[in-house]
Amino acid sequence: MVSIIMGSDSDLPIMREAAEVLEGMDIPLEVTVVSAHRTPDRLFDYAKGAAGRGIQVIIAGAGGAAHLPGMVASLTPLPVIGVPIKSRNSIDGWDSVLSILQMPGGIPVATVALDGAKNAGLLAARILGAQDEAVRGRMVAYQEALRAAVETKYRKLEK
Ligand code: RP5
Repeated sequence: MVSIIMGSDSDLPIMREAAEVLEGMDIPLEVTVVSAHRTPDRLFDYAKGAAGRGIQVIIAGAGGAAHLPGMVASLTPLPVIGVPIKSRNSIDGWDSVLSILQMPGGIPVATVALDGAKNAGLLAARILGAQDEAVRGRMVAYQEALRAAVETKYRKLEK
């Protein structure tokens, strides 16, 4: 199962894209709000308990001084994918990008692009697909559909 968390419900319009990708691939998921700054005790409980609850990959989105993905990664052995979110009062999103990307050695967070929740969902599916043949097959089909869509477009252009 994949767990999608975010610092605030204001992140949901972006983070929903990760959920949609996973739903499209029949991958079980949960979605909730955990704030590193506003609910620190909840953050500790969530991150410490995730592996024991059967979670395999965590996707964590946050904006501003975005400590959520890094703090979660420090508290769990699971892979954590960080989604920097361009929130209302951000410095063009650079605050989110740099605070999620620039992790100290030893505590990795796989950081996707600004507002890149779709790719976070796809990366989670690929991580699961390394062990799960059915999920890997759905990823192959997804990539094939992408290729076919582009081919259709350039064939039309070339006419
Ligand atoms: C972060 O602060 C959240 O991840 C969100 O991106 C940002 C703003 O939160 P709200 O003030 O909209 O709740 O913790």
